[in-house]
Amino acid sequence: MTNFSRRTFARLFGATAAASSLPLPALAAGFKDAIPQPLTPTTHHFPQGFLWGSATASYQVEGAVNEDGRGPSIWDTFSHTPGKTAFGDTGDVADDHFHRYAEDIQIMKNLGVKTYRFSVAWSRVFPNGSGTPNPRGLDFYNRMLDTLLAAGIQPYCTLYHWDLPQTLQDNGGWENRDTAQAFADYAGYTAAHLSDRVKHFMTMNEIRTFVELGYRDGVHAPGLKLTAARVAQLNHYAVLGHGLAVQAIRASAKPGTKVGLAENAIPTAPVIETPEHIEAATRAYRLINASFLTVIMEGRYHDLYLKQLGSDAPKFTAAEMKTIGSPVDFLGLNVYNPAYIRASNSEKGYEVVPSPASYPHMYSPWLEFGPEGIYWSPKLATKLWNVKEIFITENGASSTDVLTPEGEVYDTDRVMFLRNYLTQLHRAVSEGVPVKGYFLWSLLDNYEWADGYSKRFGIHYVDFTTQKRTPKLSAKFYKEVIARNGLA
Ligand code: PNW
Repeated sequence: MTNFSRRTFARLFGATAAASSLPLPALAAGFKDAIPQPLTPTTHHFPQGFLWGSATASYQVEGAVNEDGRGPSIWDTFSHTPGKTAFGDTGDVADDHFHRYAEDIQIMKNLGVKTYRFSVAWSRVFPNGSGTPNPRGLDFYNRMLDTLLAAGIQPYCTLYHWDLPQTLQDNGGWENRDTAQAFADYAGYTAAHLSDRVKHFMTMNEIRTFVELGYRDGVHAPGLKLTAARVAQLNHYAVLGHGLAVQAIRASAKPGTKVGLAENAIPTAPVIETPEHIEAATRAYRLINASFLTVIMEGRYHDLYLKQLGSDAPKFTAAEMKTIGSPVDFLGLNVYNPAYIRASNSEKGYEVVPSPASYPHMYSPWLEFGPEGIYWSPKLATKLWNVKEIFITENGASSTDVLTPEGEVYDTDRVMFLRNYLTQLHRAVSEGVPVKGYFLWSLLDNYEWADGYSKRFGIHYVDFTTQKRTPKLSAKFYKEVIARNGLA
């Protein structure tokens, strides 16, 4: 393997050649004998059958917010409230995927993905969240699924990706325990209708994000800033909703249907990979993710979590805890940025190492570059809870993404991000961590919540005026990864 730095390359071949797009291996060929060969050749091939996929979510791509009897969700209300989203952007049209799903499935086919993770909009199926279902609500998903299966792509379905029916919010949203039951009823109904074609359901996407950003910080729908006690209690009803939904799906779906969830457990990466810091990172993974992943995997709240909350701790019953801990068939992990951890003598047994101001991040300021996270998150989940099947249900990055007149998007930073995360994912898989698939976030640029259309996460560029889709460099990179089932 050649290992020229840009500077060495420039010294050998001249600065102009170094800056040009001439392919480096061709130029280097003459120097082959001079190139030191690595002692241990590294190949990054994934196991046969590894499921390469991509992901989206209903409100971020569908548009068509008033079609076929869809009811309003909290994101319609929030995005139409002045000052809540960047440039007042809404998901009214988004990627118009509701009408362009066939074209988007063709894009997936060209890319070569084996699987696609999408979400169902609850308020299409139950416009008021509960009660009488809307008979046309599932028509779109039926059309989309039939087209997907005809293209040979396996669907993975998320039932709640944050678009709570507004009527339920009017009655307290996740603060109202009835919402948990309404969610289970909707999940059971939808699984009954789709499980002839969908074999994997995820109840919820990122419980922590919608609880904390939506109900504590007020920056996502429904835009509330509640007290710590109220947040802990509604978090409890959200994880309860997950557990009730697991049971409802098992009761109503076709035999063999698998149920899990998609969580952004914060990956805790030992800042130095020695046994004591790895031990600390393991403790940190349980406690930092206590309010959703740990309680779901263990069926009880972490003692220190309850202690930290003190009188703000949630009220719960033993029966609720048993429901929350309903066994799942697989675990979905959304991986973005990790927390770096080191051992300490504190009660927690660890501390989070802060990042300096110079720490690199992607275009979204919160999205720090930390590829080790995709190694440690599934590794620690497996170690702690003996999980048998894991999917990386999201991983991806925002970039400034400029479309050139020639129709190119040179998102080399996203390619760099993906290459490094996939290398670390390979490290996990090669150690036997049971990661069976990877869903890149996202197939298309889409509605990035409060950031509106100002932050692009797609590997296909979307012109939101014409709805034209253009593959970015990262799509070409990912297509090669899929075709080769690996990185080299
Ligand atoms: C996830 N944060 O959200 C979601 O599941 C996607 O819908 C979203 O588009 C994607 O990641 C990219 O943001 C997050 O501020 C949104 O830390 C914000 C944060 C984390 C995750």
